[in-house]
Amino acid sequence: MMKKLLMICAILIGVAGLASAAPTTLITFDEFPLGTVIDTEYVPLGVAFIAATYNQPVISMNGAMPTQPILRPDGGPSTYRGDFWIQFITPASEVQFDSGYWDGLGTGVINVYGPYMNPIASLTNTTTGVNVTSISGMGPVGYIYFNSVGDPAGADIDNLGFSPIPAPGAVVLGAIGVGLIGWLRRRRTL
Ligand SMILES: [Ca+2]
Ligand SMILES: [Ca+2]
Repeated sequence: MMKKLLMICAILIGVAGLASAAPTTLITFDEFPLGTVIDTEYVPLGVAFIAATYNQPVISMNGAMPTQPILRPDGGPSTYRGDFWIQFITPASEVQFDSGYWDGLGTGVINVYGPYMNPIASLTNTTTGVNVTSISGMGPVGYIYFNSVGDPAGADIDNLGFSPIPAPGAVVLGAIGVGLIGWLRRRRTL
């Protein structure tokens, strides 16, 4: 009975521990053929892409991006100039992605929002070329707005990594496991 209980506790703590791991999902945009218009294709992996001012983004090549294929905006003033939304189906605790190729500094708009569209951060590209955006410790991320219209030849994104925040159920179960061990310790049965 006690052994069984301890095993259950260990499993529950293990589930809770997953919350603090490095980005658990990575999208590289070679999951679908070139030219695929992306909206709900990545929902099973945890993200949707939503048109903003122009069209839905498209999987394309960009010889200036070392890990092409990439996801580029579509329908804007020129091939890589445009905007779109990234929606995290389950809010994410950490988000990381590459964007580029940036010809100018600070020419991009990368706005970060919480699950209820509450603004969290207004970021931009801090380098020319390939810019790495890392978001962590800002609370749950629900949406990101990406806009490359201000860059001379625009920019696209690649290598989108993120960690969905575990459902409250898993966190509660983990907490119950930790509480149970404490209780057993206090009773000196552990
Ligand atoms: Ca890629
Ligand atoms: Ca550019």
